[in-house]
Amino acid sequence: MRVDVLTIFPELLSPFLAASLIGKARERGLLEVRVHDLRGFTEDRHRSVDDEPYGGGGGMVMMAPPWIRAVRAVSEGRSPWRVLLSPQGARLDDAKVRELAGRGDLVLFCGRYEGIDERVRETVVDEEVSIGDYVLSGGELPAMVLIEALSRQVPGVVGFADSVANDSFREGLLDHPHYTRPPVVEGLAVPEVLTSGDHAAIRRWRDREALRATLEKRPDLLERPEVVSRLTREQRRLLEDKLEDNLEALRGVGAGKG
Ligand code: 4GX
Repeated sequence: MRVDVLTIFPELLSPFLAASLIGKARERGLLEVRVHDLRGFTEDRHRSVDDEPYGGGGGMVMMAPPWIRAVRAVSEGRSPWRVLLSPQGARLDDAKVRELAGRGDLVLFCGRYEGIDERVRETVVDEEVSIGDYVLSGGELPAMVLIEALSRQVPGVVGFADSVANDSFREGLLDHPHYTRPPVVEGLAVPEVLTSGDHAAIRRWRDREALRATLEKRPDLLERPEVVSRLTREQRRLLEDKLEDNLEALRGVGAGKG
């Protein structure tokens, strides 16, 4: 997997990319991330990357030429998929992360200020991606979020223990609760089944708790057919029981309004 990042703040990304799983993946050659200072692609004495907006109004807009020169320079000899991080993009989710990971070669554009000259998007951007509906000051944090999520899809980056934990979200459900020592915290004991040594019972408990967490916190996930289709027989039974309870409660309250 190769990722080139274009930014005026390369120093924001460097320590992040050197640490932890990503740092190790880069050392091992599983992940090649290069960060490029956009100012290196300016041609004026002041290395300008922004200017006043045509039409007036507040703030500054990033000029097109440095972006266009930068993307041409970093793409030479290849055809990477070019992604602009912006609140106008399609929301990043697990499916989008897998899709982008499958591309294998990406250029990430990290904008600042009010935005980037529209002609950059029109000429050298393949896709806009947003990490959520809130406004940040630049695309660097979104790029780091994306790189971290992408790196986990690269075979060999995540160890066995982590990949199993990740499996839960792969099935589209939230993870089950986790416990470690000490056995009692603030008067709360560990669920007995987890210390029973009965691995089949532990698996059933975790499946049940994953379903319970999803029903409580993210019931919308259970509206997806691909999620329901991957439930275990036991999870389906629990879900059906729950739906029957809801139906009974509905009938119990009488005819309703109107
Ligand atoms: N998810 N921002 C980008 C500047 C900008 C604006 C428009 C290009 C076009 C954000 C987000 C986000 C703030 C990053 C504005 N660049 N990016 N920046 N939320 O809020 O991705």
